Amino acid sequence: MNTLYSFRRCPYAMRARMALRYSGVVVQIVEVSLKAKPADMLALSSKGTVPVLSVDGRVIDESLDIMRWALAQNDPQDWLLKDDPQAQQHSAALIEKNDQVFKVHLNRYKYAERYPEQPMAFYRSEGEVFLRKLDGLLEGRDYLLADHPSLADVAVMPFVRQFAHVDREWFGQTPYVRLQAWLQCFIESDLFTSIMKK
Ligand SMILES: N[C@@H](CCC(=O)N[C@@H](CS)C(=O)NCC(=O)O)C(=O)O
Repeated sequence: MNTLYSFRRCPYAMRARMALRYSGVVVQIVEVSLKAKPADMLALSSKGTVPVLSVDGRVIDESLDIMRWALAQNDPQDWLLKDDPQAQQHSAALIEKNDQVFKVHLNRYKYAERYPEQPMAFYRSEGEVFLRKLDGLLEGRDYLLADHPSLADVAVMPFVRQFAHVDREWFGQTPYVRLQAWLQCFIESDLFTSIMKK
């Protein structure tokens, strides 16, 4: 049996669950307590982060690798943008920005009390640079890199959602109306609601 060790509210685990669900690969999902990680998960991957996928005798313990593995099995809507190398490069760069830069700003904004050097609004404005970039990409189309969802949309969406949810009122009054619609569409999608069921 293929097993995904997951944590419901973890954005990395969310993107892995979405890609697996979309690909139709059947996995048993084990909800992990981050405070008491199961020994069998740690035996597979000593890093101690979720998600971890154990599949066909292989262990994949990076969410993006899990997404890529799932899409290699089945990618009915071409999330990989396989005939567009330029878009693929753009996708990789966006995900890298999300994971290496935006995620840092998100953490500082969300947990501003732990970073008293600057006010919360400072960290928020740092994160806003990425929101503005995404909003710009949505000009004239519904998704970031194509007229259908791709790896980049799904990989960054859980992080944008967290950022938006820190202060929904603030997010709702920003000029990023295309990004607001994009996020809402994902949040209401069957794909997202199905991976968030308790
Ligand atoms: N680069 C990893 C990051 C995963 C990650 O940091 N997950 C967090 C939860 S959102 C975690 O497991 N942290 C370990 C802990 O809190 O003990 C990936 O993409 O899978």
